[in-house]
Amino acid sequence: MKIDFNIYLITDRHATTLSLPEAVRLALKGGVRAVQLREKDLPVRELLSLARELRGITREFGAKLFINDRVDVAVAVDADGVHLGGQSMPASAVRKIFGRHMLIGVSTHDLDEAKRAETEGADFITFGPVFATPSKMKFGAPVGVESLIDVKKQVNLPIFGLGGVNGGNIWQILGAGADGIAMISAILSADDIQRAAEEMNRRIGEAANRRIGEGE
Ligand code: 3NM
Repeated sequence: MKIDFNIYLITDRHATTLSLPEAVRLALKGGVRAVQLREKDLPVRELLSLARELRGITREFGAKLFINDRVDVAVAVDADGVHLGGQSMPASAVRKIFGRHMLIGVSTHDLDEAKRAETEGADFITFGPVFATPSKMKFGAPVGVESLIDVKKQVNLPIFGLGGVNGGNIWQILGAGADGIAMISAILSADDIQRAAEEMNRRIGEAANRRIGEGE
């Protein structure tokens, strides 16, 4: 599978007291292998320079870098891909620019959006918010684990459960069939970012072993 990560760290530089590059470095030290730069309020030159810096750091760790929405910035910094939201270009149009060389992630919030992402050629999707998140106002009411199960049955793409994910509810998300988890605050707002990432990794490993044990 092209998607070789199961923790997808999404950035919000306001969620950490450290500088974003410092915070991301700690998460990578803790085992995170995919980062989405999502700083929607930054002017493009600042975004570009932050993207370049994160490209350097992610490379050091052999980790993937995705840029939210900005296909141009993703190409300019040689990112691994882009992550598209509802207001972004459709995945099918981005594919014409990227060809098969770069990956396309798409944010989805219900079954129809997930199916559309598949039809349009996404490589993976996030689905959420699964649980209540502090940023609930922006992302809507929680969709719940049941709808994640439903999407997993009907859409043949790697799925990352997103929204309110923390160490205590990873089991539910992976138990619903998700391929991984995506989050901001459970890692970036932790007092010890590296340890939080290590802990997520450990729990995901345990959940995967349990699934293998159950004969999946
Ligand atoms: N997108 P936290 S929920 C960026 O449902 C984002 O599409 C969502 O933050 C969606 O991990 C979300 O701190 C915020 O709950 C996730």
